[in-house]
Amino acid sequence: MSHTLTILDVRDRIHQARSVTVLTGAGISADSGVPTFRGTDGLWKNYRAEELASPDAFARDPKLVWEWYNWRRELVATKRPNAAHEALVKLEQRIERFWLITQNVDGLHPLAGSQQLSEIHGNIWKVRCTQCERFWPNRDLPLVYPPICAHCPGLLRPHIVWFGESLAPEDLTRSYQALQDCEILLIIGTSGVVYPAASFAPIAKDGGALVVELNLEPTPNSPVVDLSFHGRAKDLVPLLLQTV
Ligand code: BV8
Ligand code: ZN
Repeated sequence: MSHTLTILDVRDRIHQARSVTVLTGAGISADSGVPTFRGTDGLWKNYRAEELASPDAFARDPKLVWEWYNWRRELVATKRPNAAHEALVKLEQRIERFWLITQNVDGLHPLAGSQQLSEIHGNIWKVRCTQCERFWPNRDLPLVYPPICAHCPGLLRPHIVWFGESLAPEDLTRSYQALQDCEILLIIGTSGVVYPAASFAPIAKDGGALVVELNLEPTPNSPVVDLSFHGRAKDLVPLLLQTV
């Protein structure tokens, strides 16, 4: 008889843990009104993002790619962090070694106050020069095209990791460290199809962590994790992290 832990058992385990790592995806922002990528409200369905979120698309038609990002910036600008984002900020403050790895580019985790954080796919509120590589925050709505660098004649691009582009080495290093060090890995609101984040569950599991998935539905991570709880992040995350 396998003794499956209840969500309250996991809550207690988190209470006693000294090292917790969290991986989030678009599902945690869905309850803030930010469309996910692959759900029925699929952000990409309307814009076929695999054709737009790539260096080739930007080289071919930078104006179109900036139109897509301006549309998303306008949309995200009106959204606020939800109870799940806020619960993670509180968790960060009470766990000795805590790290949050997010695939989200919407900036809602830093806006909620998360600090021990890697935004491994970048941030929609940052721009980067295609020539001198400098990057900085930019919240222009819209960002007027063509956006030119303040330091050189280079064209600016979103400071976001596109398909076919490597993640920042320091983000990968910090993520692998957090995955190998943690006693518990929580995976919240990701479909588990995009690499390298899709390989994070087995890495933590090999490191001996208890791996727990919180998602609306099963994902390719589900067979790998120890426990899956199905529901909305805004309901499950505060329940899991509530201090008794
Ligand atoms: C890399 C930026 C090395 C864009 C993103 C073949 C050819 C070329 C490459 C590859 C290939 N095969 C594999 C690869 C690698 C590729 C990849 O993984 N492709 C996949 C699609 C097969 N990865 C890369 O290219 C990465 N780089 O590997 O470098 C390299 C170098 C050169 C060549 C090859 C490899 C770069 C990946 C980063 C791509 N950029 N975003 C932008 O956003 O503008 S990825 C994009 O998907 C978003 O960032 C998003 O974060 C990410 C993952 O999506 P999710 O967050 O999981 O969102 P999704 O909608 O999918 O799922 C939401 C989930 O939440 C669902 O399960 C749903 O049920 C649940 N949910 C919904 N509502 C709720 C909820 N859960 C709880 N509560 C709710 N309310
Ligand atoms: Zn420049």
